[in-house]
Amino acid sequence: MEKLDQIKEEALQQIKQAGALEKLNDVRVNFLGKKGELTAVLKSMKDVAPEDRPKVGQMVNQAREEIENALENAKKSMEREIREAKLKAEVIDVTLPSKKNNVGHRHPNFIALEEIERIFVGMGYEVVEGPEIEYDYYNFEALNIPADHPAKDEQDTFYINKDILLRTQTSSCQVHEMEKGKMPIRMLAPGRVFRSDEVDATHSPSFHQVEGMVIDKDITFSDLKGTLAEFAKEMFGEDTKVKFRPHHFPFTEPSAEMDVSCFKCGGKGCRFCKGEGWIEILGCGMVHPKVLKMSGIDPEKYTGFAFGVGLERIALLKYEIDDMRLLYENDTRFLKQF
Ligand code: 2U9
Repeated sequence: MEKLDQIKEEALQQIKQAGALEKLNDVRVNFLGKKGELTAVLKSMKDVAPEDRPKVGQMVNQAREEIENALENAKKSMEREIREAKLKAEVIDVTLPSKKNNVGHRHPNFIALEEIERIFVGMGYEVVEGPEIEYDYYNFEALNIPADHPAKDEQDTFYINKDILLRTQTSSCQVHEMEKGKMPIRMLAPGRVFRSDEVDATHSPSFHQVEGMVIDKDITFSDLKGTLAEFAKEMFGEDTKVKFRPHHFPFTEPSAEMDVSCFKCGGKGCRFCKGEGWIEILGCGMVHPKVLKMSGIDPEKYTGFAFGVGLERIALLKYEIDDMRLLYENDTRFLKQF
């Protein structure tokens, strides 16, 4: 009995001093394992007088139970301590400033395009896109631009081969639409175009156009004027006036250029409009009967108008930017301002 008490006290003492989960396991093996001290006592039961065996057996079981309980409690409290230490170490400082999440935004060109699209979609136009690589036919021939026209010069157009080129205008989209033969047409064709130009404050070998076209029965120049005057008001302000000057394009007849009254000075003349009071905005005209005919539309039955604007030109004017190159450099210090 004394030996049993000694073993038990020793075990409890070791459990108290264990300090780590692995040590507790050592204690379990040393006392309760196959070759453990308490197991040895059980094995030596044959030396105990038969009448004492039940009592001794009971005592051994009791000691075993006490050691197991002590081991279990020690294990639980150690695990709790480990968990608490971990929670303390992983504490989150909610007062720390968060990481800055830089979100991009729309490019000034795109802001201007969305505004133009919003205005024309509101008037029932459909936005149509087409390929940037085109056949010479769709870019020039179908638009009544003759073979000896200066725009067809290799110095002005990027040719891929004799028949294929990088489009110089988005007009080919209108030709594709006319060829479908579904009338009426009320469309807007925005997109990238290419011209073999040197880069400067107002030129780039790649820029963007927005062209528009309406074809229906009884479309007249009055429809063109009313539509573009409304566009100018929505784009540059309710008081904007428009002025049409005669011009020439091979694909429209008659043709014109449209000016808007300066939205900075209201038309009096200022530095922005170079003292003119007017700012040139776009080209336009009645679709040439030859152009209609070439795409299978009867010019006796249908008439239409078309217009074209340089998107960069609108963005530069609207946001008072004095150099087109700023739109392509992608310097965030510049882009952030819009
Ligand atoms: C078809 C018939 C007619 C599109 C038009 C203009 C006038 C025009 C320029 C503006 C500045 C191009 O970006 S820019 O250099 N465009 O002045 N464009 S009428 O006329 C068409 C198009 C397609 C079938």
